[in-house]
Amino acid sequence: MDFNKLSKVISHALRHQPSLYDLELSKDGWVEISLLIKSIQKVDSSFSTLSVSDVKKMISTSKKKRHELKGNKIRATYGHSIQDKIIIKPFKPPKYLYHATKQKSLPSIFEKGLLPMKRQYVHLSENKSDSMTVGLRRTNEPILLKVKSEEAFIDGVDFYPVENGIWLCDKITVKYLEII
Ligand code: HQG
Repeated sequence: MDFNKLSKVISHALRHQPSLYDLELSKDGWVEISLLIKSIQKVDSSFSTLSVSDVKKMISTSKKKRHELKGNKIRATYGHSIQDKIIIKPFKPPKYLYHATKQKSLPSIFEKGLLPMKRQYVHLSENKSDSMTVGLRRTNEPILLKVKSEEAFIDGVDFYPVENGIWLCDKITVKYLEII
């Protein structure tokens, strides 16, 4: 089983285009694993032998916790772009969170704030190096931004924890951003 390909097709179904797979997600993004498997098999015949244990193994061996399981259900932990926003419970964040981006994006970020762009939420990390890894997808020299998350939280901004030190939020205004 090609776990990399499996992870990508599951992310596509659960983050971006559930309707293509005839899937309906719950308000917080869950779907039954057996339904997901059936629908993936309809779209891509290379997954004809796909089983629940393949899906579980892909998730448990993946370094990046893109998907999570609860009973017989599965959901994407972050990265959604579907229209209806996935509901996640907000929580008090650490004092600072981090986001790495391209130099070219800075003028726009320092004019409009940190925005979700094509996704539902802005993606932040507890850890500077995790954040740099995200930034390195787009540029060899990412710029690291420190987000004054505790201050923003006190001012009423919601932060949503997901797996692995990742936090999501709706928008970070310039007031809470600092280049480091
Ligand atoms: C930038 C991948 C201009 C922002 C990664 C980023 C992560 C602005 C890009 C996860 C802006 C959005 C998320 C503004 C934000 N003007 N540019 N006002 N506000 N931006 O991919 O954080 O492999 O949606 O800096 O590894 O890069 O898919 O977010 O560069 O974990 O699991 O707009 O996606 O994970 O890009 O990455 P993204 P991200 P997976």
